[in-house]
Amino acid sequence: PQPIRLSDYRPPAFLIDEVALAFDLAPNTTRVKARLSVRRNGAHADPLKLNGERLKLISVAVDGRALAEAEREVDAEFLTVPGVPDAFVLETEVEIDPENNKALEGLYMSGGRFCTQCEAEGFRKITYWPDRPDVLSRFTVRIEADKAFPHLLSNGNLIEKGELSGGRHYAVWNDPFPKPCYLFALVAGALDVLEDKLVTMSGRTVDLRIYVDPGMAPRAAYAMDALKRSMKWDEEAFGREYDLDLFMIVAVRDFNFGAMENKGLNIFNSSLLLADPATATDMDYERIESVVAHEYFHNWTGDRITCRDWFQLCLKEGLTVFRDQSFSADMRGHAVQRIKDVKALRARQFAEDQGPLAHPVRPSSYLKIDNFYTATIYEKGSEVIRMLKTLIGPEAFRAGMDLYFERWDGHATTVEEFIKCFAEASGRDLSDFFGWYEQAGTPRLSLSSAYDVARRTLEVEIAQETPPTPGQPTKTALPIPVRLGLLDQDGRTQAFLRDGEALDETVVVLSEAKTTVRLEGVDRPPVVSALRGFSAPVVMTTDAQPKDRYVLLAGDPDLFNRWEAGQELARELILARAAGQPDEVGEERFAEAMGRALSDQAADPAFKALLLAMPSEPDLALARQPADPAALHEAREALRLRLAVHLAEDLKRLHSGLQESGEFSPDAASAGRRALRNAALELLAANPKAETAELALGHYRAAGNMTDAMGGLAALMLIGGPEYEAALEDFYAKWKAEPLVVDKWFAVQARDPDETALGRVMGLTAHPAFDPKNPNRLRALVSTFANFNPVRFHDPSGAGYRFLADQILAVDRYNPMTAARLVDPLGGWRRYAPALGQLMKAELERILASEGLSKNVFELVTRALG
Ligand code: HT7
Ligand code: ZN
Repeated sequence: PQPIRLSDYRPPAFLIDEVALAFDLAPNTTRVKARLSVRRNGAHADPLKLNGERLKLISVAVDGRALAEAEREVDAEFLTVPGVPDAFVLETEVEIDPENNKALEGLYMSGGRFCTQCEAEGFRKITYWPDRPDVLSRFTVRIEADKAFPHLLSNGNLIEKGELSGGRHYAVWNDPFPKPCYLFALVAGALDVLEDKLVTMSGRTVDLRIYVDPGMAPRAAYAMDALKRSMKWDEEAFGREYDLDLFMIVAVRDFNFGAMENKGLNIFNSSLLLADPATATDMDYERIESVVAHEYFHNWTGDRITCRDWFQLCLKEGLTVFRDQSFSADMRGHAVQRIKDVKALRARQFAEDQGPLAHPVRPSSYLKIDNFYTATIYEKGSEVIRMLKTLIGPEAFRAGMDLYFERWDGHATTVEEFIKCFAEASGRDLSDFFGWYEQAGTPRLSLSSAYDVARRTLEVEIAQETPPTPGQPTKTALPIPVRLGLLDQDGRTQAFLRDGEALDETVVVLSEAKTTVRLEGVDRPPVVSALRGFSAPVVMTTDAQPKDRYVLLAGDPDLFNRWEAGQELARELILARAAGQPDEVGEERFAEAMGRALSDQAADPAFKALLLAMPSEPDLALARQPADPAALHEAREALRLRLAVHLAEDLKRLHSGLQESGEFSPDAASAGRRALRNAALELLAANPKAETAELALGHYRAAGNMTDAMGGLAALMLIGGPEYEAALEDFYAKWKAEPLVVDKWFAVQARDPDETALGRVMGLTAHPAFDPKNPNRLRALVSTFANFNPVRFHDPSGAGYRFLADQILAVDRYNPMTAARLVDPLGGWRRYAPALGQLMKAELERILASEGLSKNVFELVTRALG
């Protein structure tokens, strides 16, 4: 297959101003009639070429005249009509089979309902169309179906509905905002609805409706609340008001992704929408809040202003992640949110950047755009915007956003044009900044400092270097903002002078390979707190000694760096042990410091919960290569055991002291207390004594909500034994009718580090509740195992790799997009000890040699091997 390149971009040959679609819905034989008002774009004589896949063509007409077969060409990918006029009406009719569409792209059925997923290139599976984001059209959609499908929904406003003979009915929707076809949506079926209203900043009343499976409406209450808070927040933080009179969300169970921002009709994976205390954890609530916000924020950053081509994906995704992270920080606390966001960035994006799938935030070529919905586009894309804000300041940033909305509303645009708005608003030359979009890889910073007691000066030198990535052997220096402050040896903030200005904190902007700053008026020997708030997506090493880290852990006013100091200390101790050089004295000292941090009454419980969690095994595997997952697992468990023993009394006190009474509330403070209590239990579970098993079982049994039930079950899983087996059985019996909870049951077993886990996971693929056609269920078992159970996935026999490859091949037959998302854990094969790496590589080669591979899997496996 030929790659698509950014440099080959050409404007569309034809534009479509208006379209009328008519759907006659039937599970196996849906008819789609399309009436397109087409106009030639520019002076050329090209034929009209429309995308179309898996469509049975019934008829084509130009300006009312049906075309004979010889007058148009149809193949598996295109409908081509030569010699068309400059402006004309094209009418097509096609037939599709939604029920047998298991790829979940285009129009498909989930739970007996019709629904759509068109981003990125699914609309071509619905009708013939120039399926690219820079063709913006006004859609009118007529839906006709049997009344067994009571709700007939599409984008925009309902303009007509009525009854038809033969037990059928119809609805007509009109969306006044021109949009690309990837934002088209249709839903039809039996649904319950939760309704509410919101008055916008200009005083308009908007109807809000969330459609869910019958009986589930009460579980949409939290999503509704999150939606209303998001709408208000966007008005306050960005001056953005909602623009239609109706905003709808529909939850579906079978969905390849998290959610989709179709104009006025968001479609959500039900796992990211439905919640009540009995079935959803605090983490679910948190994700629902952020994804509801994310999809809503797309209304401006994505829908009103969209991408010119798919290479500009970060223009809407990175920016919208930045917006949802800012929202979550305002809702839940800035430091805790930042730590969680950085953990996710490191786990997913840093790993991607260190492997064969590394790519720039704005890639320059692809085979299947579906493969580029990556952590780099999303999470690093957000980090880039955050740095932009740091570099130009919050006022200029807001002015740049305002200019962007004003200039590009109603258009499809590019990252260059976006950055131009900030250059103009700030009066700054941002041409170097563009490197962040074009250069892949995570910059490595090394910081060293020299204190001159006599002069009371501190010289800080920071060097940057970005390792090569596939296709980019040499790298240039990037503008990197490093926020830093100073403490003294007693952990008090030290003020200093920079260029004569007295400061507690400053931002050093690296623009060259090496940058030096001199800070004056530094009265006492300093401890440098650098990269505060994780001011840039880099890996930084410093000349700090462990004693400096203890100072930061005890009292850095920047909570991100306080947490980071604890993680760095833990990481070094674990890596030393994994390398066969345990530092027992250091481990004891660390345990004591953690004890002090835990007893800090002023600290937020959610923050303490994060402090207690040791660096994850995948995170450790990135820190030293080639990685030996078994040694890392053992070393990490050894440190956890030391903490569990050393802090046993504190942890038990925390566990009993934080026990909840009263009604469950999903608010951040209550969730933080539950998180700390469950983190204490998880740490205690590192010491698998009978007493701990009893405590965990008691915790599980007494749980009044899913957060605590899962906390207890996860602790029992770490301890193992009959209590765990009994709890697993009890859990399934209780929840077998709740698909989202059954997903959790599969996932907890997939995370089990016990030697028996791989056999158990393989056995679970034969469980009656395992349905690989449902992406949530598949991911709960297979993806959780491959991504979050390194010690068992990297079984020296290679059986874990073989299991994953078998699953990829099986799923690829019907759902290539989801199959391709499973490839990633094999992609890091070069980072592992050669005996493991070769086995991983062999599985990639086996996949590649298989017949009938999809483009999606082919592309990722080829790049992974490359
Ligand atoms: N913009 C949406 C992306 C998405 C998607 C992409 C490929 C295949 C299926 C998909 N479903 C949704 C979601 C978002 O980032 O907001
Ligand atoms: Zn998005």
